[in-house]
Amino acid sequence: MVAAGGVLLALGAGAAQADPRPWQLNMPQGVTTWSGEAYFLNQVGLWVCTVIGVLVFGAMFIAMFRFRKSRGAVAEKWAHNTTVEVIWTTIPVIILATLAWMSTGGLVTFADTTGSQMTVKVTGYQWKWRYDYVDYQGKAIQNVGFVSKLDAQSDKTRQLHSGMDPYAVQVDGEHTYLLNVDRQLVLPTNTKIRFVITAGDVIHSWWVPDFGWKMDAIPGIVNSAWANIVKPGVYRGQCAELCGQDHGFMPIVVKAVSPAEFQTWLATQEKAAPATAAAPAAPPTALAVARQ
Ligand SMILES: [Cu+2]
Repeated sequence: MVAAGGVLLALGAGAAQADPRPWQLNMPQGVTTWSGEAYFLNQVGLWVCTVIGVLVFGAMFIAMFRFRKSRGAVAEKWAHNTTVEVIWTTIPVIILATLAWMSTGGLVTFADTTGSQMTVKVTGYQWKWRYDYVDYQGKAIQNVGFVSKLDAQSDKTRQLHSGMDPYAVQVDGEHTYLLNVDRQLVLPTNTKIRFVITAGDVIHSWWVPDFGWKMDAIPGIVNSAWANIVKPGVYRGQCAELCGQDHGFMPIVVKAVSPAEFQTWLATQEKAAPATAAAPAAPPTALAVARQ
């Protein structure tokens, strides 16, 4: 399954334009080693539904048009057929069991955070995200963490909604109206990254579609997920759990860079750590993260 998903992912990787594209109808194929799995499972489910839909509606329309009273059709009198009952019970059971078996396989690989090379703690607040770099390549990271919130320019556009053209807010030719943050979450590619996700006030949900998953951020509970990004780039997301007035204004921006570039970035951050540590720390409700 993973292999098949990987093939689909590889086929989609050649696309020149990033998701979402104009008139994109399907879900994104994503940029992580796992996201192809979610895409593949979705395709399987979609095609099973499509085939069943065509067969059922096809049979229904044939019955309605070919065997109508005005064409001389006479109703059969029988009311029960055990063979038919057995067939239309067995086939759906086989289909559902197969789908359940496949999606359980997908969930098992999704939940398996063992062997991760890095841990990032994500904390949701009304209405911003805090990122703490916990460890990298088996080494604990001290005091590298920051709050990431809606970029001032993006926010200004919202406040000046009367006059400003939202599409004028662009970075590298990309429309970033209400999608930019002041500090991006920098992550290395080709690294199994474990995310431990929680919240400091109400329930949020950390969602970057290109990763192929979203995870609830719940106060008092630490959820975990993982991603291994295969392609450098900027990936955008949103809070995906209605969390109050500014729920729609707490975007997520992930910048994936090569491991070498990440090392350099991390070293700079660690050097600046004392200043970071002096900044307002996470509220006392934030949980200490138990390292694996
Ligand atoms: Cu939220």
